[in-house]
Amino acid sequence: MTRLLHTADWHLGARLVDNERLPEQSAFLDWLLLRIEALRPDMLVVAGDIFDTANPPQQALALYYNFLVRLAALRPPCQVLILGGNHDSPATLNAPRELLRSISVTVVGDAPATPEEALLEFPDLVLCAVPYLRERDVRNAVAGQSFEEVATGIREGVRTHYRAVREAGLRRAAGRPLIGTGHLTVAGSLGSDSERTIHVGNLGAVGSDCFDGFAYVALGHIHKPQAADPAGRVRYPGSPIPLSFSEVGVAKELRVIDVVAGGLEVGVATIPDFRPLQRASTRLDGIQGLLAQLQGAADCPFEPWLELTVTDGAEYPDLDRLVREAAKDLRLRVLKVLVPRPAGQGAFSAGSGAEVPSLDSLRPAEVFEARLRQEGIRPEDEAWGRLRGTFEELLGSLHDAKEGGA
Ligand SMILES: [Mn+2]
Repeated sequence: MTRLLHTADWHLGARLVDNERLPEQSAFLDWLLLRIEALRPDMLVVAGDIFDTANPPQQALALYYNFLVRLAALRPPCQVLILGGNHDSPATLNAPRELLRSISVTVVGDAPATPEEALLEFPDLVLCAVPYLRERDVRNAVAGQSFEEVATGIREGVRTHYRAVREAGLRRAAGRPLIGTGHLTVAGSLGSDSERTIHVGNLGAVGSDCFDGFAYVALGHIHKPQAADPAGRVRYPGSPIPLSFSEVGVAKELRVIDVVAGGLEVGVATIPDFRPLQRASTRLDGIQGLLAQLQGAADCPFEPWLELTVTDGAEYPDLDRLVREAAKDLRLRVLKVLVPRPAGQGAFSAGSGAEVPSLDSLRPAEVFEARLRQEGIRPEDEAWGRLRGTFEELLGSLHDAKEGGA
């Protein structure tokens, strides 16, 4: 029997409203190591977004390397497959590739040159290691193409890439199950506020039929755990720690894939909530009672973090100070204070539209959409789709340029 563990979207070094997440990420990796000791998998698959940024902080790099070294010391040994995500710099991931190979860690930061190079073989399965596909991996740019033509080109490129890898995999597998990987958006999957819009992933959101022929596909990119196909074999395990308040109350997963007698058995371990993240709403006169109720226990290792809506907050010009005052001696931290928007005011109607969001809680696309609305352009207008697409393309090039790529 071969056993794989599937996780993704660690985002080591991520922050939430300027607060460090490394202690929670460290607690997750400790937990993961214990699960690996207990479950004895043959390989751990991490499906992209290992780090939150292309140039991760040194503490995040230390956490990553220390985890890999502790894992390498386990007996029986567990191999690791590290795949690049849209947040990762392929160059940063790939730099220690040869060194890590010596401790059974395979790093695939960007798409291998040939489909055969993407294959990893086990006695009873074959794995196709596909990382996040950048536009340059899947499409030959043609000047003057419309947004629709670009999107179609990328979508076709992604499909062609998976088709080639699958065919090479099936030839090698000779009847053994084929496992795929990827870091992209499958059409119809439900995101949260914390995935960065990705060029290839969003323009080229592929249908789950792209993965026909694979017995299981270990995906990353979407931070809420979910199946991306009706049969439940194309999976997002979600980010191990919630990366935004929109993920509050969502149980994150570590997926366990066993090859038994030529078929697959897929199980799941639920990742504990290391730090409670909560959303709550109150009038200002109820704040003291509410916060006292929500604070962490005296022995709780991580104090709860809160996104608080003060329903009558608009009446208090010094609201931030009042909230800080109320939380001062409690075992919790209020990260965000929201105030409902008086009816008919303001240009924003991102999300539910009920509250005025702070700028850093918004994605660039949401700000752009608010600006379009200010111009009187509506989602049903032809110009909306065109401008929105151009903006998306611009963001994609900006992101690619930041990574030093084309
Ligand atoms: Mn991610």
